[in-house]
This record gives sequence, C-alpha cells and structure tokens, in this order.
Amino acid sequence: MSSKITIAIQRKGRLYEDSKNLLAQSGINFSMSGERLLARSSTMDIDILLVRDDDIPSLVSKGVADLGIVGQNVLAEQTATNKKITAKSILDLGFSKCKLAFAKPLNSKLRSLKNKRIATSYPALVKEYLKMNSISAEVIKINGSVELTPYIGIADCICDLVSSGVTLEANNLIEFKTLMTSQAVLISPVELKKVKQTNVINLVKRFEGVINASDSKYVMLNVDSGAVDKICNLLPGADSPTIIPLQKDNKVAIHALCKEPVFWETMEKLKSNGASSILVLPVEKILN
Ligand code: PRT
Ligand code: ZN
Repeated sequence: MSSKITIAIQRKGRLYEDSKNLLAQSGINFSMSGERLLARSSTMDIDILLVRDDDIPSLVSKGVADLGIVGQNVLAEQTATNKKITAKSILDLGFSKCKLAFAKPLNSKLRSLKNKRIATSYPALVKEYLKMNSISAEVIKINGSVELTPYIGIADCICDLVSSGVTLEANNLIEFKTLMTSQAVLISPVELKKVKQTNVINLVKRFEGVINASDSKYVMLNVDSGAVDKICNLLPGADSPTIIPLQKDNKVAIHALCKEPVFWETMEKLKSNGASSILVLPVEKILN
C-alpha cells in the first residue's frame, strides 16, 4: 500500500476557498479540471478529492480519504445519525464559523420548545438536544430555505445555521437559543493506515503552523532600556522577546512573536508607554 495521502475538501461552496488557501499555504497546490473529482497536487505527492461537504465524513470514515475538511455541524449531525461515521475531528481550522441556533418569528409568543413544530436541516442534533433537555416537540426535516417554514405554516420555529444574522433579520426571525457553535475542522479516520501515519502527522503539523501563524504577528519597536519590562508586559502572547542594544541614547530594540492579535489599541498603549518605531509584521508559517 502506498504512503500517499488523499485529502477530501468541498468542491464548491462556503468551505472551498479557505480549504484551498490552507492547502496552498501548507505547500499543496492543485488545479481543478472540469468535473473530475480527483486532483493531483502539483507540488506534493498528495491527491485532493473534490466533493460535496456532506460526503466528506463518510469518505474519511471509510478510509477513502485520509484527511478531510468539513464543518463541525455536518460531522456532528452525521455522527448522530449513522454509526458508520467514525471520523474524528483532529484540528480546529478557525474558518467558516457559525452557530446552529433556534429562531422564531419576531411576533411569536413562543416561550419554550415544548410541543412546538421545529423545522431544521439538522434533525438528529435537534432531537438529541430535545432529549437531553426532556422536551417533547415535533422535528420537521427540511433541506433548504428553512427560514421560510414559519410563514408557510409548517413550523412554529426553526433551528438553522446563522453567521452574520442577516438571513434571520431579512425573514423577520429572531434567534433565541444556540444549540452549538461550529467551524471548519480537519478530520481523520479513527485509525490511520500505518504506512500513511508519518505523512499525515507531518502534514497536520504544517496545517497547525499555518493556523498558529494566522493569529500571530512579529512586532519590532524601540524603547529606553529602563522601560523594557513594562513594554514586554504589554506585548500580547509574547513568550520571550529578543532585546537588542541600539548604538545610541541608551535605547534597545525589542523583537517579539506575539501569538495573539495586535490591535491598534495595543500599539497606542505601547507608544504612550515610551515605545517608538513600532512595526507589526504578518507571520506566514510557524514550525514549533
Ligand atoms: O454543495 P455542498 O453540499 O458541498 O454545500 P452546502 O450547500 O451543503 O454547504 P455550504 O457551502 O452552504 O456550507 C458549508 C458549511 O459552511 C456549512 O456546513 C457550515 O459549516 C459553514 N457555514 C458557515 C455556513 C454558514 N456559515 C451559513 N451562514 N453554512 C450555511 N450558512 C447559511 C445558513 O444555512 C443560512 O441559510 O447561510 C444562511 C445564514 O447566513 P447569515 O450570514 O445570513 O446568518
Ligand atoms: Zn452540503
């Protein structure tokens, strides 16, 4: 058996661009050709399966793909529905963030879910939620346009994905409870084929490197040597800054990898505490 890795990603849709970028930043470039499901990376010995997101948990569970990128919402719904879906989430990828939430019409008097009709594309997760909270209610499975169901009289409320909230607002709906938060995750089979383990582990380290880097910044600034401690304490998520003496004025340069976002407010605070020439640079990759 070959040690070559296959990664399943969404063919088109909300996950596609970010998945493709993550692969590219990890050194995996590929181009799609027509309707073909399989693309070969031009830069690494890796195959990319381009499929609907709903097929990814099953392809990974069966070992057809060794890694996959899918929303936690889809993985959770399928895991709750089908015992054969055994793929596990191994890394949070930080994109496609949304929540699965209950919402009702603005003018609704609904106070609890008890005995209500709930329309959703996530029936297994909603049923699990109702069971855990000992609520009896009717769950209606709808595949699309869930937000319209209260107005055509088939549901009292809905449980659907929300990101900006614009869709709810446009349909005069108001959110009243979050069932789960979700983001894209990297999934792998419960047991990886032995010959592939090393390649998968190395690739996951690259993905981690890209994700860690996306929140990190490299900060460089100058300050009087007496203010070093104060300034270092203001640098967000900086482990061990480098202090370099400058030629004149008893000043030093501080260089630090900040593993948390550096906002304008932080820079203004650094400046008001004596820092000057403050540079904040993007970090592309980190390998720990
Ligand atoms: O064709 P394929 O089956 O591959 O794709 P799909 O149409 O099933 O999924 P797609 O591409 O729409 O979404 C893929 C994944 O993106 C989802 O499974 C989620 O993990 C994630 N995601 C993040 C979202 C949203 N945000 C989102 N807002 N998926 C759907 N929505 C929809 C939601 O259902 C609602 O209709 O967008 C609307 C609400 O958006 P806001 O911004 O108005 O709140
Ligand atoms: Zn889908």
